[in-house]
Amino acid sequence: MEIVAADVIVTSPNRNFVTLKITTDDGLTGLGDATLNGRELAVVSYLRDHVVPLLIGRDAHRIEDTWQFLYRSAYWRRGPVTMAAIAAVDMALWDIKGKAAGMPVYQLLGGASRNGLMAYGHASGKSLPELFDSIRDHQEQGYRSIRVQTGVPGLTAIYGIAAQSTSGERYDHEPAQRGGYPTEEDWDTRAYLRHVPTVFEAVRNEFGPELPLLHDGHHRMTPIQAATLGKSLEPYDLFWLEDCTPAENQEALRLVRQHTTTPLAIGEIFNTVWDFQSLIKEQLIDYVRAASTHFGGITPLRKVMDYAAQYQVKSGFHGPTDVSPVGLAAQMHVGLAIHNFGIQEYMKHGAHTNRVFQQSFTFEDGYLHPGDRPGLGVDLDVDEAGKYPYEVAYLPYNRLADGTVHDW
Ligand code: EZ4
Ligand code: CO
Repeated sequence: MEIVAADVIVTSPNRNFVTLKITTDDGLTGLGDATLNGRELAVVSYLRDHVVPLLIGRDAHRIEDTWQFLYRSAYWRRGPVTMAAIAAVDMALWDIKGKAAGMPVYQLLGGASRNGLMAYGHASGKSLPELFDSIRDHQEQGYRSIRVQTGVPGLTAIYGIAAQSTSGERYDHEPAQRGGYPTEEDWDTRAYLRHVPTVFEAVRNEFGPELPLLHDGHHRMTPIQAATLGKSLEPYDLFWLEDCTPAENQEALRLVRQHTTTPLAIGEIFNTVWDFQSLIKEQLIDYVRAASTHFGGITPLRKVMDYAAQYQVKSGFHGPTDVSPVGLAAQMHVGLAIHNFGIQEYMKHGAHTNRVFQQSFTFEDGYLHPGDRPGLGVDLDVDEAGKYPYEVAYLPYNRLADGTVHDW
């Protein structure tokens, strides 16, 4: 089964998405997600200029070989642009293999290890009443696990707090701001560290001990600050504390780990298995936050989870709205098949996005299921996609009170 075409489709229904569509000589097509939020067109060029010409004529069944060929022949390994491009090829080939076999991808990965994937949604509020309403709203939508992000007194913009939706149909607490320059936000870690434990105390008092609660520190703390937060949150029994320190200094996690039993999740900006190697082996984390899209696709996601299984480290794949429905479906198939599934992040895509990408996955009673259509179970309506041209969009950035740039 030869690859005869590979097309890169850029569309911006509710936000930008980059999708690779591979076609074989027997007429099968497969989709892969290559969306890199804020740097989308770099991956488009990487694919169109450097990868697509190498795909034509290759055997579409050889997924592992194609992955290794694209990774090793580039010489310049890793990095988000390269790995998003390889991810798109990998997912599209799994999609094709599933269609050729007449099976959903999770069947090819060993079959279902569970009935569905527990998903968490993003509740947020500037004040406690607003936050409580947001948590209740998520519970009404069926979510059984909730990420809690909150305003901090004295700060105007906080990571994870919904910007006012302009379209009215954008369920998107995502911070991606459209426009030609990153929006500047303010930050004060000491104010944050004082405030957050009071919020979790209030949430536990209101919603009781059972509801799994998560929190994202978004790379903003030093190791000792992260240790302090983990310790002060212990009474509130978090499911996890995510990205408590900037991910590139992995040694920081050793210090954090010595001081707190709050479970730690990290890795949404990691690209390869090697980024997790010592964190898993030294048991410094509890959840792998990789996303299929930024991690080279289904093939390496499966590998890192098999490695993690030896250390009782579980999955918590990154599922923001900047991972397209194709990328989300890809990691749902992995999550259903592996034994060491933990939780799946699930932010609902906007209505326009759902018209461009027709999906077979379901979300019922808090559980996701990728569906049983052959392949990944996602189709792309090219005419619909063509209605939404690319829009320049940058993520925001932070400055401290004295003007210093800080991690966002
Ligand atoms: O800010 O995906 O846990 N989720 C996150 C995300 C990231 C965005 C960046 O593109 O941290 O909301
Ligand atoms: Co995060």
